[in-house]
Amino acid sequence: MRVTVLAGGVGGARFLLGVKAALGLPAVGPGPDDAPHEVTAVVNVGDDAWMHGLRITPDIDSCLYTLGGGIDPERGWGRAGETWAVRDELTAYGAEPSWFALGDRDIATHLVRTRMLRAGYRLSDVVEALCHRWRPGVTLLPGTDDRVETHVVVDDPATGPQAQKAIHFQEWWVRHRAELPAHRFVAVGADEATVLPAVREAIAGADAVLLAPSNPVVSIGALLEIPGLRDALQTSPARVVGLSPIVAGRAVRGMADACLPVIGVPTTAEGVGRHYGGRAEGGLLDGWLVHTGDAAHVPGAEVRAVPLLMSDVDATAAMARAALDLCGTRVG
Ligand code: FO1
Repeated sequence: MRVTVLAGGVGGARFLLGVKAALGLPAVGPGPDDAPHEVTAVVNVGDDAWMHGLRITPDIDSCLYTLGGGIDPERGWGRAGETWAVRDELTAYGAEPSWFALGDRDIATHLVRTRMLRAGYRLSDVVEALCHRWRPGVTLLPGTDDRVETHVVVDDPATGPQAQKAIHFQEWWVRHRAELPAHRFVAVGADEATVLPAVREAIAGADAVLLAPSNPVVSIGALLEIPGLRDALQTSPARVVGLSPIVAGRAVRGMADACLPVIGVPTTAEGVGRHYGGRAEGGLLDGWLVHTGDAAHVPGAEVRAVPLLMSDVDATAAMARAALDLCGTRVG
């Protein structure tokens, strides 16, 4: 069976562990060469940024490290057993951005990536190269090779009472902890970007397509800003099933609650399901999974309620099985 998953960072990476386990693959690391199932993860690049002259791709790295066994489990980003000598030295120099911490081990990944990009390789080539080391057991694809970055429009009182400015998503998310009132999100570069051809193929050739319970605005939503991706989903021969990241009116993790109001979507499982839309009504979803106890009516999509807390790999695998079931595919 071929399963294609649209994913963001920490939540997406953890969900992929469950998808692999549901398919009988080792959650961490590569499966056997003759495994009957294949997983492709289409990963958000909207969080990507230049910091200290290095290209950082947080969501791709969270997937690489989580599925490759190198993630810091507490933070959910960056490397386990990290040290911070370079960050401390940068701080001593007063080098900005001082609010974004790069660990010593993690920096090696950014150095390899930046060097390859500067040499003319595409981001997808870089990801493939990094996968030789991390062996995540899934095909990891950036949504696009083009630079499409999420920026956030906020007030700029220093310039004038009505003035606004756009800051990079990481500045809003990490520096301001998503607490600075946001007017809107902008996908900078989207108008000149194209979806990665391998992403189109992974969706067109899949037996099941899943939208991970990642942030619907700045993870899945940022992917959907890439021209061609929404169309690939809407024409997918396989059923498309999403999992709600909102449980009992709150984001299970991350700060999705800070993003949904900005785009006028209620912070409810139904609100997010309707935002994606039922495929029979011109939206994306054939099925929508909500947490047990949450009710949702999404016109054009079939809704089912199952436990949706990724408390461990077994619980996450059960979520993935329920999603594959709703796709009409059975693992066996
Ligand atoms: N998140 C933080 O809260 N503070 C940081 O200093 C920080 C550094 C960082 C470095 C590399 C990386 O891959 C991720 C990093 N993150 C950090 C996480 C990241 O900002 C966000 O959580 C994701 O972009 C949202 O998915």
